[in-house]
Amino acid sequence: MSSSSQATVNNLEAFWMPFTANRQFKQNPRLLVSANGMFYKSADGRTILDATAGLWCCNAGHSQPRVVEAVQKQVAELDFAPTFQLGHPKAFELAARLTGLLPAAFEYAFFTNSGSEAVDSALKIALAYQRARGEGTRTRLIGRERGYHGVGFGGITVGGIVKNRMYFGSLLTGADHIRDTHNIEHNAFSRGQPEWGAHLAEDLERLVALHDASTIAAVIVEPVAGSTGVLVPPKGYLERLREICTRHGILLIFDEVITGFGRLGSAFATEHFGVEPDLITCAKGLTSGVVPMGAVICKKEIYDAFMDAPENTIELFHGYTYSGHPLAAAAGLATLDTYQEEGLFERAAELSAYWEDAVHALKGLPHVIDLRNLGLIGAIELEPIDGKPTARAFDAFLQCYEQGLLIRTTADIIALSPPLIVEKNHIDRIFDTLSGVLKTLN
Ligand code: PXG
Repeated sequence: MSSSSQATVNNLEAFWMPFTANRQFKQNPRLLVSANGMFYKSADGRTILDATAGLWCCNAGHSQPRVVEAVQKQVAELDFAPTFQLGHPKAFELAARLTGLLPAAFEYAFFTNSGSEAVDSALKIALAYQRARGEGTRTRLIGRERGYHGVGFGGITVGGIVKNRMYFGSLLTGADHIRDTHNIEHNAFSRGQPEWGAHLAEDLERLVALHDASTIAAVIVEPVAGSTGVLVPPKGYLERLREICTRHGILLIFDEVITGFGRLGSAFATEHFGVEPDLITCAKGLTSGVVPMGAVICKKEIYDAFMDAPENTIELFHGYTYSGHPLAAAAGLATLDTYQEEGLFERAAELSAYWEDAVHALKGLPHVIDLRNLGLIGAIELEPIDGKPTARAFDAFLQCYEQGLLIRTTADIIALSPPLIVEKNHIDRIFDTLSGVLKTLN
């Protein structure tokens, strides 16, 4: 046995695991020790098909040779370089490559180390932008119910997942939320975008009427809500949200931490939906999860608003020690090369119809009350067990793991988001395993 497979309950103790039932896990741990392509290997020798791209991040598949080599080379050449008043070439190169994936107006990228930091940075940029353009009364931030924007105080303030907020005090002041777009009565078993619900965007008009537009800096939404259990925007919804924001001088931020980097079959969701926000946050697929990195990408007019002061002025008092870290930049460049050279975004687009059919073939199985999909995202919503919410989906998670399949669950929803290198035979295996497991659930 390798040392990594000898872990006992005792030496698992010290790691306070994130978003995990620590005591339950440590009694019955699931340890991953290596990964390649579409598969993980566990400490107890299982081969596990990864239907979640890690945590929605390993879009280029595991151990992509280009990325591994780039990181190895980088660490030997330049381990760290500050990006405060100094720089290193790859951070600039990556910013240019990244903005090049977006419509022409998106010209600037600010680097962070995670999606949470990207969100908090975007909210701060939005507030400072409004002030810089003489609209300093615009201090409110608007999110959406059920939204997930990471775990910083900014992100949980605009986020709408109750448990992520309720334990942590009063959060930032002045935030509010529009309603979410989920509606099983109207939209259950929709293929792709639901037909019903564009008008839900008008909930923003309610908040404008309540607070007045002159107090609102920005609205942030996930184009497709991921963490809460995959809520696909109704047709016309994002368009309407854009139109309302524009009319009232409110910035629109798309949190593309999940939808970025090919998940919907295009570089970003903005391209997929044909709706342009003012700022975009991303992370995860930026480096295919290999080195932590996030970014805020913004339009030129936002950057320009900060550039009025004398040239020796620091324009934005914000940044992280590791903003544009050399290893992350090297991983990012190699990842973007991989996406391009292997045509992975196109591949995701081509496979999405096959994927959609596979998701919806689960219709009629026990407890399945909704199936949702877009691009290479799928979700299976289960009827919760009476008085035991989350138990049914978690049981599915454990059984799938036993059978060599990694899925993600949130409440009683199963979420699927395979690496974009997935093949049809993997898709068949994912849904064969799932359908077998669903038939046995209590
Ligand atoms: N925004 C969105 C839309 C996200 O999905 C974050 C921000 C925060 O990113 P960081 O890198 O700080 O975690 C996320 C993260 C899940 C799951 O199972 C989703 C995320 C993270 C962990 C699990 O749905 N999304």
